[in-house]
Amino acid sequence: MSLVKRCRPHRSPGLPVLVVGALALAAGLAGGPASAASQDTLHDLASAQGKYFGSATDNPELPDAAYAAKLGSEFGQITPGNSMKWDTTEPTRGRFDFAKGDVITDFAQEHGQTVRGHTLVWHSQLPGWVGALPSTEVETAMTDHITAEATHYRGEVAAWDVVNEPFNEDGTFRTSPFYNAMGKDYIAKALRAAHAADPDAKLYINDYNVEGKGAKSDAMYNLVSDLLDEGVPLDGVGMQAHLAIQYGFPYQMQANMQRFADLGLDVAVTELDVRMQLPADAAKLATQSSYYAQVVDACLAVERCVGITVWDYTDKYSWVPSTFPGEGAANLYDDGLAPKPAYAAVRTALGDDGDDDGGDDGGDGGTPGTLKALYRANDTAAGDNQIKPGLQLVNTGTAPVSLPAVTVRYWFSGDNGATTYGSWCDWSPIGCSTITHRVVAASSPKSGADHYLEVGFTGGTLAPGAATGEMQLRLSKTDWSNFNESDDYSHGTGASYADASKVTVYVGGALVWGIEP
Ligand code: 9MR
Repeated sequence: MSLVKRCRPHRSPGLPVLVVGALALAAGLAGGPASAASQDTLHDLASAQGKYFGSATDNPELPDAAYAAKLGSEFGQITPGNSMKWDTTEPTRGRFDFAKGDVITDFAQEHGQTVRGHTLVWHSQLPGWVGALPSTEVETAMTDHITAEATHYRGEVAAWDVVNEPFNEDGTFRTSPFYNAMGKDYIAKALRAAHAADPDAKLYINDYNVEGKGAKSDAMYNLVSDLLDEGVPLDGVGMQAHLAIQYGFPYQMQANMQRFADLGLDVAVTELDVRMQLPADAAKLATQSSYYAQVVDACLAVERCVGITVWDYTDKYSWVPSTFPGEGAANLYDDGLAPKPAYAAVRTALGDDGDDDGGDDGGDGGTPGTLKALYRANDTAAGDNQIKPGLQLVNTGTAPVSLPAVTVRYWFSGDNGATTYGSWCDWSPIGCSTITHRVVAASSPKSGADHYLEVGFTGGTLAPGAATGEMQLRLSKTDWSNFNESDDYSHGTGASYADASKVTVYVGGALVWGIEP
């Protein structure tokens, strides 16, 4: 029904474009959040959007007081990295040891956190005695293990990764003592046993390389569809999301999540990290930031994506360097527990506005003198069905600014008609492919400003004194009904670029330019 009317981009060759070439780490951003004292935590920000934000942890890390303090304060959910696995909890048949897992559930209870139990049935970290069993005994051993562990943690674990990593990369079932003994039926049997032991826990199948569409996620989709058809107790799919910048971002992650959600399942990002080949540099960290932000964006866009867990929050305790020699720097915080650019990018993606109230409601002061916004109306028809802001950013500070940490808001009112929007970038000298844009409903709607067009960046650095050059942006309602732009907060009529105090700019979620409505 809606005809997408594309505007012809109009270039402005006379405008100075000093931009972006070499990427350099913006010193002021590597240190993370702009306001330290009482800012929202990642979990506060996620909670404001109906999600949790968690981290894996492991027992040997907890005596590190600085680490434990941040683990207990910044995250609302924790997953034991190792201490609920079979080799720890039942190293000898029938002799259970939940001491290490109990340390994790105690920590969570002391800090008001939920726990994802990880994991009941997995081919790895499996004690030797399981593999040595005659195949006729494997089912009983599996059921006994699940029953004992899920019963022990009943009421303390909100969700279980009941079955972990059942697939090969090509979508065939991975062989394991369980598959060898029972075929794929081991999965349904495991889920039924877990449900019997803890009927309130959410039960998941968890795997890696199922974040995007492909053979492996198709296999997962077919499996969970069949299980649901058979009435097997299954609540969700865990997407581990061990990403690597050298392999690209998962193909159609949001749509992939949505197809599982459309089956009536929850989706969780269970083990997120984004590794790179070492040494890290500013360009790689910027790409990493955009990967983290894209995962957050995908989860926020899918209602049944319940939350995100990072596979530990600091490079100090990452599993990556020992598994992938020469790779690392995969986490949100560095070895010294300082937040990296990805931390700011995640905050921004979660809707941080620098206030301490769980997200975006506008209203804080900001720090002038870092970036400024210029605006011109690329549109002389203030009553038609499209809004066409031309925007530019200029770095007015003395330090380079990492663009993935930056967002810009053009505030407008939707007027009557559809409440859903499309947005476009028609042209920019920095390339529309590096510019992200979406329309967001303001959480504190004001007259003339019940929505804003949010502009962000997937990469690049703005050197001191440099400008992005113009970004020709456009938005419309999905029903193509008309706007009355003349009362829009950010709207102006100037045909030349000029400083625009009613276009607001944020770095790491903190307001640095403009006045919010
Ligand atoms: O983080 C875990 C690491 O400490 C262990 O050495 C490793 C052994 O396999 O398991 C790591 O966690 C894995 C998780 O349980 C399942 N998905 C992949 C994770 C990283 O290997």
